[in-house]
This record gives sequence, C-alpha cells and structure tokens, in this order.
Amino acid sequence: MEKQRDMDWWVSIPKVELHAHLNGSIRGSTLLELARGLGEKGTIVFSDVEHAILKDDRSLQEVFKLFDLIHIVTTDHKILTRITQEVVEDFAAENVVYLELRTTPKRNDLIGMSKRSYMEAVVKGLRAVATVEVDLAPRDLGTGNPVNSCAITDLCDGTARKKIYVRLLLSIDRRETTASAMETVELALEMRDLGVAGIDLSGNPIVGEWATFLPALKFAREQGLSITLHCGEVPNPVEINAMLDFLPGRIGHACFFGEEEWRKLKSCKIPVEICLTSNIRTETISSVDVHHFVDLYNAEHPTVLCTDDSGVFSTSLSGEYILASSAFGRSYAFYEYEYRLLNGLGRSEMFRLARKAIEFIFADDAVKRELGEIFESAARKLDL
Ligand code: 6MZ
Repeated sequence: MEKQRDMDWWVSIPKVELHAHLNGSIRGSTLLELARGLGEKGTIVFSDVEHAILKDDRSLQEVFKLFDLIHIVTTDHKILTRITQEVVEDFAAENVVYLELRTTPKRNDLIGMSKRSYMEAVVKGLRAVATVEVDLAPRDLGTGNPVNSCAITDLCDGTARKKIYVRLLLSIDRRETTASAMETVELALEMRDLGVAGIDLSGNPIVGEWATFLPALKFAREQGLSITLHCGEVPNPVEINAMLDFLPGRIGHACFFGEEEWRKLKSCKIPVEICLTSNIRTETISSVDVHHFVDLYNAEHPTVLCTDDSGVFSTSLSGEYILASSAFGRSYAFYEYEYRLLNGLGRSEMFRLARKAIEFIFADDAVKRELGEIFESAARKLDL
C-alpha cells in the first residue's frame, strides 16, 4: 500500500524525457504481438525472437543484435505509426510533459520506404495520439503561436486536456556513410516545422569513425539544429575528446570517461543525459551505487535522468527517478571506493532535478516558459 502510494507520487510529478529511442521504447506486448505475426508468416522463427526479447540482462553488443531484430519487426509504415502513438501515450500516462523522441530514419526499397516516408509515418503516429494533446510545433517568432500544431485544446465537454510537448530528433546510425548522414540532416531541416529539433548520433559504439559523421554534424549545427551525441559508451578517449571539443548541445551516457575527459566536460558544462537502468543492464556501469551521476550531481553539473530504451530495458521515467532516489536518497553514497557526501536526493531535490531539465531541452524559449509554468503549478499542488 505504502509502496503503491510512493510509486503514485513519482508518476504524478511532471517530468522531462530527453533521451528516448523510438524503437527501443516499443511496448514489450506490442513487440511480442508483431513478432508472433511475422513468425506465423514464416518471416522469422518466433521462438528465437521470443527468447531474445524476454531475456533480462544483455551485454551492450547483445542489445544491438536485439535492435536488428526489432527493426525487422517494426520497419513498416503502419507499424511505425502505431508504435509512435503508443510510445507517446505511454510517456504521457506517467506525466512526461515534454518528450524528445529520437529515431533513425531508415530506407527500405523493398517496401517503398524512404527516410522521408519513414519520418512521415512517425509524424502520423504523433497526430494519432488520442489520450493527450500533443504539441509538436515550433513557435512562430513573431506571434509566439505554434506554426503547425496538431493540438486539440479542449474535449467536447470543454474540459482542458492533458498536454505533452513532443520534439523529434533524427538519429544518425554509426553504420551510416557521410552521404547518408548528410541526407538525414537535410531531412531534419525540411521537417523543422513538424517538430524536428535536432540530430542525435547513436548506434553500436564500436562501429564507425567520428570523422565520417563530423561533416554532417557541422552542417546541422550551422543550419541551427541542436545536436546530442552518444559519447563514451565504450572506452575510446580519442573519440570522447573529439566529441567534447565539438561542443554538442548535450551528450548521452558518458560511462567511460577518464580524469581529463571529466575535467573537460565539467568546464564546458555540457549537459549529460543519464540512463541508469540502461547502463546497469548493459554492464557499462557495474552498479547504480558507483554510477557517475553521483559525482555529476554533487558537482552541480547539468544532468537529466532518461530512459534510453524503456521497452528493451523494461523501465519507465518514473522508474528511473525512483531508482535514483532510492540509490542516492541517503546522505552518503559509495563512489570510487570512498564514501562521499551527497546533497541528499529526497523528493524535493528530485523534483528540482526534473524541473532543471527544462534548461537543456532543444525547443524554443516559449516552450521553456510554458513548461516552467507547469512545474510551478505542480510545485504548488504538491507543496514542494
Ligand atoms: C547507442 C542506441 C542505444 O532509432 O530505430 N540506440 N545507440 N547506445 C544505446 N544504448 C543502449 N539504444 C538505442 O531506435 C533504435 C536505435 O537507437 C540506437 C540504435 O541505433 C538502435 O538501433 P530507432 O528508433
């Protein structure tokens, strides 16, 4: 009973999700249903897939094998529309008020899919969301009004609906060529009015070279897109340093940083998207107690808690907040073989952490202001 009330509290606070991969956030039940369907058609052997899907702990490399499998199941226009709708509805149901959803536009000539038609299917999914109002449009600089909103403000009975702001980030997969990465950036630029706010670099960190993606990332930045990079998921100091020197808007993970890289990161104040469950499940961090989040939080470095792949890692954003507060809520935390004083992550500190994430979003100032008001009103209601 007490546990349920506690869980309800974490679900009830407004939250900001900045690192969620669309295909990694697929509902487990949807993935199994779709895989079973393909098994019946003989496209895949369902029992093999079922085993891979239900397995709990996977190494980072096993996760990328699972993604290849997920992509066989989901790379279809109708399915993309469905999973986009479900993912947004799931985040909204746990009071995520601002979501940056990232996905890798894919081309598949066999089914007539281009990177553009892939993204159009995703946008269709955003428009299909039924349980909540979706704000996906950037603001007009003159009027401050959305330039292209699919928002419905009121229900038929006149009561205001719950609202979620969604912005899209287009991911470049590390398997891609420079030309393919450039194509993704061009597409992002064309789709800016549909809520595309930036570019992400992700994919298997042992594949590809930083130099391959740099021209596209530079071009994206010159054109005003924001950039986030998966950085330091494996030990690769040369690449980590090159990425930090690029000064991205944010980075994700930062698991294998040495002293020099921490110093550089902290002096540049680049916000870090923290994915606790993902890092622990993939064993890039050995346990939550030694996670670098503690040190960054103590150093007042900008951080934001995120899910990464809520479907693949069976987590939720509320779950990540509960995990952080139960691991770091006490006064001391064990970090790098010594106990260090932690400022104590109780409910009000966690609420402040959630609100602070507004500063690091890739949407415009009008959205930041509106989110600030949402948190303000929640703080009053929750007496924080
Ligand atoms: C790096 C990851 C990732 O784009 O098909 N992705 N890349 N590290 C991670 N940590 C575990 N989790 C997900 O979503 C799935 C794709 O996102 C990237 C991978 O490229 C994966 O194929 P989309 O929607």
